[in-house]
Amino acid sequence: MAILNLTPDSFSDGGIYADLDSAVARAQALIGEGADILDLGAESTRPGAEPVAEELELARLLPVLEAVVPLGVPVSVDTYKPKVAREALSRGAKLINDVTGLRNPEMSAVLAEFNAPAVIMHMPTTSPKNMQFQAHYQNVVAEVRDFLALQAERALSAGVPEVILDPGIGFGKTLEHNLALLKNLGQIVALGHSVLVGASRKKTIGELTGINEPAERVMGSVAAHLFAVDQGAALIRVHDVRPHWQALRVWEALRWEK
Ligand code: HH2
Repeated sequence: MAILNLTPDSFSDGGIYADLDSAVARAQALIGEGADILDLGAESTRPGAEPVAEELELARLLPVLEAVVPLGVPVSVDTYKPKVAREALSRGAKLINDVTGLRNPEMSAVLAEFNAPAVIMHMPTTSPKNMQFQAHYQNVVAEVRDFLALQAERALSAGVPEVILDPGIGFGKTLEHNLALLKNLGQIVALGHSVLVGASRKKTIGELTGINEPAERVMGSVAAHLFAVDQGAALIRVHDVRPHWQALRVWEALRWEK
């Protein structure tokens, strides 16, 4: 899953694809590099980010969505707002990526109406604005797993056809929490749904390597994602498609049958 941020303030690529032409060119490049899904985001969820109004999110999102749907690769929209999801699904988006884990029941209702799957991501609060203040867990792996299991069950009983579970690397979590979740990803995979991991260019990679510039964290991101795939992740959400594509081709040829 390739990240396409249409925001002025995303943590690693804010402002680069904020106009229609550069966003569409970036989408074409990501597809050329081997992306299977494009994930369009029009509100930054970096720690401390201010929420944006629905109208602004839609104004950033819809022109690009309409231009990239015809490119033929399934388009996901990174939003937690039911109204934004409805507008996106009615214009051809195939998947909604909800970083609040479908906490708003209206979101599940929209997904059920459009028979669209969702990514359910864990974060400890309903907003990225204050999530780092909530990085307290007794047992992070069990708490994240139980949250995802409960939200998956609720979504499926509300008529959402399929869910993809995501531990939410970096969302209200310390380095230790993020490492515990990656090392124990098998516990989330064991819930029986597809699992997505997004560690691309994140602070966790910076903390492990001392590399401050997010765009220079590509190789560390590839290592984290290959590890996640080896634990059973079905999707990885990345900024740098080509290096991941290459690593996955080699990993696939070398892995033993499990
Ligand atoms: N991470 C970010 C945004 N959305 N969605 C899922 N499912 N999983 C993630 O790990 C995830 C996500 C943050 O990364 P990015 O989109 O690069 O930055 P920003 O939120 O600043 O736009």
